[in-house]
Amino acid sequence: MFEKILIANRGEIALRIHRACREMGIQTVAVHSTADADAMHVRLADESVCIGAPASKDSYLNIPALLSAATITGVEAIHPGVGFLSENASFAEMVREHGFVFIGPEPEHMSLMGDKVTAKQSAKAFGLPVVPGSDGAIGSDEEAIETASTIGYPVLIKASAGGGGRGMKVAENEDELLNSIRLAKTEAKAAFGNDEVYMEKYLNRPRHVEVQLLADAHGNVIHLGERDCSLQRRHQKLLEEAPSPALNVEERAKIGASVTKAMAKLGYQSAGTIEFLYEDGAFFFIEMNTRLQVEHPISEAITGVDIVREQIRIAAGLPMTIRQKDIKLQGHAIECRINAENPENFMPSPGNITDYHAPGGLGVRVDSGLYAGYRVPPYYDSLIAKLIVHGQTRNECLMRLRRALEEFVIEGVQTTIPLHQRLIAESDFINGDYDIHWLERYLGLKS
Ligand code: MV4
Repeated sequence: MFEKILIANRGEIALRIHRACREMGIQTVAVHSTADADAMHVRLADESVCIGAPASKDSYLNIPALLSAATITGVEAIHPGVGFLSENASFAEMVREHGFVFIGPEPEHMSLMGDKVTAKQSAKAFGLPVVPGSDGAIGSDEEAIETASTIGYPVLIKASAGGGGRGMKVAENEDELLNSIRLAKTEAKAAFGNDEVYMEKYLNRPRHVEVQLLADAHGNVIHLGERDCSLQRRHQKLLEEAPSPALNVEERAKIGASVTKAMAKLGYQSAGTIEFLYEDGAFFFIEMNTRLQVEHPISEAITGVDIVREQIRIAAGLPMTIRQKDIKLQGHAIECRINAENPENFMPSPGNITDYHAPGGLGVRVDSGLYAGYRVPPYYDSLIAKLIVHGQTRNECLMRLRRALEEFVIEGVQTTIPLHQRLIAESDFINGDYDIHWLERYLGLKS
């Protein structure tokens, strides 16, 4: 096992990784920008290195500074966390070339899944259900018209280099099609420097259901069930739950088995997530995330598996500590993402935390680097805490969540806590009756 790991991230996820390392007897090196010198992950780490100015490009995305920090502290491995460089295949390659282990999958698998066209082709080749659409990138106008009329309108044009919802265009009919393609190509070129686009049947009211998986170098591939991440606004998730209220036991077992089979064929290693759209009882692969995810704790809550520990073991070449037969889904878990934002208009609300008290008790977990006196910097993502609640049933989970949100005190900045309180009192949410557009409809938004 590694003796020392560098955590190339900040905030609650850096803390989460530090905690896994500490429990495994691994020393940690924190890196931080000049704006994060007082952050909790820096305080708790065994060593810390300042890697640059506040702007992410000068610090958390500064590859030479990160590799220098790894070299001078003598770590064996680098954990990229989530966001930042976590899905950057060339960073993973450079980490390797410098003699460190990248705690994540093979760079080749990161590249394969980073391109949404090759990701979809692989998913299909390995037996996962995909959305009907173009076979690869859109070619000529004639081909596009032909494909659209075969799959039927509305269709969705997506950027191969996209993901996370950027650069998508709906075409309702043939009159709109070629213009939608041109618009999507222009946007994709501007945003990603790559104008390749592909076409899919547009699903009207799907849910976003994603399967968590772990795969080691010894041929063990397991899944930890699914998470329902449909409650989102502008592609920012607000609240996630596991299991999905929409699936039954048979559907869960079937999609889980498809995922593990596909990943075994691919030879994937590390933690990963397969994202599906789910509509009218059918799953459709959309993307794969080749990293740890923000919402991983709800899968941990219902399985008892420490995903970060397993991910580190896998990177060290060790077998996972569990097999699929050991995984018994237990109860229900919900994560509320608490952001330093105005809960009405979602404007960032950085500033001084004047008072802080986290909820506790049975079934309550808080992942956060906050403390009274901490200053939330204005330069980064506004996620400041994750409240993860577990109960024996969904109803118990909801009652406990209501109680925990009431207990949570964060003063000095505005937070999304009041929005969560409103949301979990809505009958559609209580009934588990929502899709990917529900939250935006509820908030009265158009986009
Ligand atoms: C779709 C779709 C409807 N039909 N694909 C958005 C992000 C990217 N991961 C895929 N996305 C979508 N793909 C087809 N064929 C609707 C979305 C979508 C969405 C998906 C998941 C979570 C939130 C979403 C919000 C808007 C649109």
